[in-house]
Amino acid sequence: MKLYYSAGACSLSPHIVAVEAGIAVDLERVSLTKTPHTTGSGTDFSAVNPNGYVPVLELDDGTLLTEGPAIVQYLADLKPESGLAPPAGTMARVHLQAWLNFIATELHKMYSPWLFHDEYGAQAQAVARNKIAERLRYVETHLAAGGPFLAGEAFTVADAYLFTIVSWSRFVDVDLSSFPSLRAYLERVGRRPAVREAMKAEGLKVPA
Ligand SMILES: N[C@@H](CCC(=O)N[C@@H](CS)C(=O)NCC(=O)O)C(=O)O
Repeated sequence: MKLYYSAGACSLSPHIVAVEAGIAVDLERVSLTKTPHTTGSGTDFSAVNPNGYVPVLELDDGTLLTEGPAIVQYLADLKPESGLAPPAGTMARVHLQAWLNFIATELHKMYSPWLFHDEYGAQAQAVARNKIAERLRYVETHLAAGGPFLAGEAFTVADAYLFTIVSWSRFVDVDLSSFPSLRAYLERVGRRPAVREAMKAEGLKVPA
C-alpha cells in the first residue's frame, strides 16, 4: 500500500491511522507548491488524483482511494481489533462518521484553503476565523464534558483527523487560548507514539 502525502497536510491523518493500526504503508511525497503537482518520483500527480489533492491511498492491486474520511475508515476496518473505528452499522460508527464529516466540512475546509492564502483577503479570512472559533467552541464543550477523546475513552480515526487539522492553528493565527480542554487534548494526542512516529516520518517537528 502506498500513501501519497504532503508533509503536515491533511494526509497526516491517514498516516497516523496506518501507524496506530500497525499497517505498513510506503510513503510518496507530493509537492503541492508546484503546478502541476508532482510526486517524489517525478510523475504528474493529476494522473493519480485528477482533483490534485492528497491524501490518496494506492492499494496493492492498484485501486486508488481518495478522500481522507473514507481512507481512514478503510484502514481502521482492515484492523478492527485496533478499535480505531467501531464496527460498521453500529450507532457508534454513525457518531464517528458524524465527527469525520464535521471535521471535514466545518473545520478542514475553513482552515484550508482560506487561511493559507492571504491573497483571498482579510475579510474572507476574518469570516473563516470566526466560523472556526464557533466550531472549536463546540469541540471544547464536548471534550470538557467527556473525553479524553472525541468518542470517549477510545482513540479513533476522528482524533487523528482533528489533531491534524487543529494543529495548523499555530501557522495561521487561530487563537486556541480560550479552549483549554482542546489544548490539553492536542497535547494528549501529540504524545501518542504513533502520532510522533508519523510526524517524524514526514519531517515535522514533534511536540516536546
Ligand atoms: N476532500 C479532500 C480534500 C483534501 C485536501 O484539501 N488536501 C489538500 C491538503 S490538506 C491538498 O492536497 N491541496 C492541494 C490542492 O488542492 O491543490 C479530502 O478530504 O481528502
